[in-house]
Amino acid sequence: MAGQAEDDITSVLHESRLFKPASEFSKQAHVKSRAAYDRLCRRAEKDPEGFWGGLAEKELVWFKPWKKVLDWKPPFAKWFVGGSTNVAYNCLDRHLEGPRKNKAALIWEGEPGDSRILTYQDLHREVSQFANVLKNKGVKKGDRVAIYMPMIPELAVAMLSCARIGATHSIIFGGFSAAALRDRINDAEAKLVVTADGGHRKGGVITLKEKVDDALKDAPSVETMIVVKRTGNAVKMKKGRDFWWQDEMKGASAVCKAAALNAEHPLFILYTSGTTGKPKGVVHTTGGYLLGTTVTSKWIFDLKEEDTYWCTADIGWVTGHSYIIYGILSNGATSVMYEGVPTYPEADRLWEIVEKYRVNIFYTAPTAIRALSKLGKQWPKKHDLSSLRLLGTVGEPINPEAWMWYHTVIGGGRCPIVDTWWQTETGAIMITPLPGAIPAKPGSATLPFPGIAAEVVNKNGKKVPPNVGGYLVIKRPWPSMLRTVWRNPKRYKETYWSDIPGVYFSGDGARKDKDGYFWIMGRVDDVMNISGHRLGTMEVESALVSHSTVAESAVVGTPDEIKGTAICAFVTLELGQKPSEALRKKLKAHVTKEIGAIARPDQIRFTDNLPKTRSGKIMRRLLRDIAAGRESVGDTSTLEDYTVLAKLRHDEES
Ligand code: 7RM
Repeated sequence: MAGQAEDDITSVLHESRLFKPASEFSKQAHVKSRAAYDRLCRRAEKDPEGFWGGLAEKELVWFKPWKKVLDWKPPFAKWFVGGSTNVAYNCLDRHLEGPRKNKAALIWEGEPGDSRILTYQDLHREVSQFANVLKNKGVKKGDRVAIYMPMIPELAVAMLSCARIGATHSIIFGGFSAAALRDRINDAEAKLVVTADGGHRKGGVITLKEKVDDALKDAPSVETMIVVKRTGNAVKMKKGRDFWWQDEMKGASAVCKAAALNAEHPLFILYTSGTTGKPKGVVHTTGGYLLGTTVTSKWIFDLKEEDTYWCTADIGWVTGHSYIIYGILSNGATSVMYEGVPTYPEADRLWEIVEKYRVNIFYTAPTAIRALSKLGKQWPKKHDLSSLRLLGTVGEPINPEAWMWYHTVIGGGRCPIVDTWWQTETGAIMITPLPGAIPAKPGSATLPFPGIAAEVVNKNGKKVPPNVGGYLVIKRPWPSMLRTVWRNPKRYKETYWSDIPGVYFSGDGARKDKDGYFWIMGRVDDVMNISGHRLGTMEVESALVSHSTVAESAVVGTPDEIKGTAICAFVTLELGQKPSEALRKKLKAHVTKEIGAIARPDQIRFTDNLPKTRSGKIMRRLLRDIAAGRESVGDTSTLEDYTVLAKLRHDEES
């Protein structure tokens, strides 16, 4: 935990508006009232294992019952010990017995305007076939499969196929560079990679296969690559290693029994940024993750049989894993999936899709809401959005202005908004209103999900009084929690369970108001939240210093109206190198190549020196102030060289 941030935890927001759900909404909701919510919380509090065990029995199909709900040897948890099940079975097979057989599981919209609807039966068939393709290529239970794909139905098929045979998937967001892809493939030692020739984005084509080719120059574990033909652009296929998806599927049998997997079998690894340069492989397992995503999907999105649900996230992020695929399909609901950007061909693409499929539940990120609201309400006004009954947000705090726009312009004033706080590590939503039960306050994620022991504490783990800022922690294990960091239990323990005694530390600051509502105040460590995506300052720094001209760099986040946070990099050059506009451009391109476009610095400031303490630690707090154009109000007494600050203020990128 960065000690420097501690004194910054004071809260400034004072939002007092309260939005109660309409009584017609509450009446039909899964959880209908505050009293019902309180009952669930009390039940979970009194007997957490009974609470989760009861839900696991009711909401999931098990092949073999568990012997023990929780085995907790802090900080290592095992849930549903001795139980066996299969995530793909719960997401597909169990829906084939009744009328859901021919219901749409996925409604897919391609960016160019093509579309595909896969019923539960269709998806089951394709998943079974691709599971056989994986088997034919030698993939066995426990092997890792890397997935680097655009948002096309085959991505959903690939992940569910892994789940079906017990291969552990590692999905790498298609915006990551070849170098980032290579590092993740190597860390997980993936045996097979699934990709596509390309994907459609902003009217153009993004290349993927070429990046995998690049990554595989230095990824010895990979034996096979499967390539979906999506865009038809030319790619080179390496004989004996690369195979077309479409060719492999032709001959594949559609019969593949879902493997009976231990509840703790690793379902997936998902890499996420931390405070060091090396991303962490967050490990999620089978039973607990499935329970967490299933129950939260049902109660928070209030899923009903006839709903059409749409989450706009990319499946490369945890939101897509949990709330486009696993939690939603496990409930037998209809999930919309869109390939492209919100503004192609025009600024109303999302609203056009809502109208086209009569979307009822819509889940997106504050950064998208802010960007789309800036374009004006004429775009949503062109469309009939009256099908919407519930809205959600995720990824970062939503500012009350954006909340109000979402509520009135998109939701027509009638839809509850669920502001959902959670993390890659938590697997499922942790703090959120239940839409029929909990009145919303714009900007607050409101209250913990029943069974989630969230609290705001000081660094000794002591609860702080109302409206005092502190650290957001979870005091008890929960079913969908990460189990470890891939092949690094030490890092798991140190990162999440060491800073504050006895509890899981999220890395976020927060306060609770007098009504017990949580207000998330952002990261207290060196992690930035760029458009709702986590990026470590160290990752960007490592990329910068890997360029031959750079001696040292310090990266900070600075407030940005649309992205939430923009990236500002302070760079000290090697002796003899001269700052220039051309070099700025080169360095930005270099970061894009090393990590991907999301990490591209918005600003690069050249400086001869960075502000450091006498022990040599970079004082990021000061750099944050400078980047944001603020006077530093904090303590500068540990600064080694005062003149550095004055110089830094002068070198601003024009
Ligand atoms: C789902 C996801 C996690 C970090 C988390 C927070 C921030 C997420 C909210 C939020 C305020 C929210 N996973 N965050 N949701 N902050 N209100 N509703 O985003 O691993 O990529 O990021 O995102 O800082 O720690 S993530």
